Amino acid sequence: MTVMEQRGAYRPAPPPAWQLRTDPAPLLPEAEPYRVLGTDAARKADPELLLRLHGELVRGRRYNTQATALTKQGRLAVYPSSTGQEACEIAAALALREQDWLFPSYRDTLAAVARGLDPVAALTLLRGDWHTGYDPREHRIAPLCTPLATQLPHAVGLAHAARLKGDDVVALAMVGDGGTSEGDFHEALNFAAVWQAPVVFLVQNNGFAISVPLAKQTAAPSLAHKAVGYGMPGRLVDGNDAVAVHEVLSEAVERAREGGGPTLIEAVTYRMEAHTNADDATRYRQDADVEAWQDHDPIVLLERELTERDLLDEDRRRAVREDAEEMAADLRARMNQDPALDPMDLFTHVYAEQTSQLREQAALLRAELEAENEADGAGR
Ligand SMILES: Cc1ncc(C[n+]2csc(CCOP(=O)(O)OP(=O)(O)O)c2C)c(N)n1
Repeated sequence: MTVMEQRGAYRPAPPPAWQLRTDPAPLLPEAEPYRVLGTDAARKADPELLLRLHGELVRGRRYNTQATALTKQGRLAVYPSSTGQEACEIAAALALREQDWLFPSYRDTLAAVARGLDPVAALTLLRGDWHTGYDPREHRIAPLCTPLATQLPHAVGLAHAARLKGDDVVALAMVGDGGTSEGDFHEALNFAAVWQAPVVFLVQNNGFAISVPLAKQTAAPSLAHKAVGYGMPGRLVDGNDAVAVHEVLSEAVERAREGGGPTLIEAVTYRMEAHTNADDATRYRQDADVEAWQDHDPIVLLERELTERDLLDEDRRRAVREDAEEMAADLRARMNQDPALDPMDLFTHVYAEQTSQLREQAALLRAELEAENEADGAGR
């Protein structure tokens, strides 16, 4: 007899009564990324949807090349291009209704623009401004988020709050493959599943987190498999197939809306450009790797289908191209205007009530600016 038993304090533990609370089988993702384009199912796709996606994808690509050019002209501090990822960005955003919310990362400007945001406003943060450039509540688009994965718990909180209030709102939160290694990713997915919050997580697996390839990021069978550990369904979709992305996202959004809870979707895609204009991708990947994805380009895939169904003639192509050029010219013209900046704005929204140190610093800056103005005036 043990000492504990002699003292009468020992109670053998009951036999483990655990059981699987959820059958994991229905939560498992597809073995292969789900595809529509190039299969018989594509014949049934709504022509209007195909044409809308095509127009938006072409605009999106043009937006990417224009924004990258603006970094070279010193008009934009940094731009993370989503060339190659336009289908993920745009088809996902189009699956939302007006009352829903988008929680984008820094790479997801195209999702925000596809949702109706002014193309210039979407670049405000990347221009180096201190504010978001738009009212998140008006557009139902959270600020484009630079700290990895921090937008995910925000999306869950908003979606859960909306549900408690009885509002018909679904939140779509976007994150990269690297972002899935963050604690915020875990916390967000866990809370979302426990609360059955109306939220959809879209991981754009573009192969890299800056220079870190997916194989060094995770040992999971796929990122979509991570869903099972939280008790939500995982879906695996070809992120370059705009029709497949739109279908999978629409299903997940409607499931969340009906009270079915969250979904984790992994869209398999490829980042065709460097991480940003400040990165040199040739240091960690071969040109041949990039070329291999060219044939699986989202616009090429969509155009093949449109051509086969006689939906894309030369006039239509020209009209889509002209529309994209018009958007780029407007973006260029407006981004080339010097914004009127007031350095004193630095202090405006730091605290509701400024600290004594900030008041002191503000006074110093004001004095410096006044001295500069006087010197300018005297020099004229
Ligand atoms: C919390 C945090 N850690 C590190 C960084 C620096 N950082 C910026 S982008 C990036 C890679 C992210 O890769 P991924 O999530 O795959 O998204 P992608 O850039 O490929 O879209 C890192 C590590 C950051 N922004 N935030």
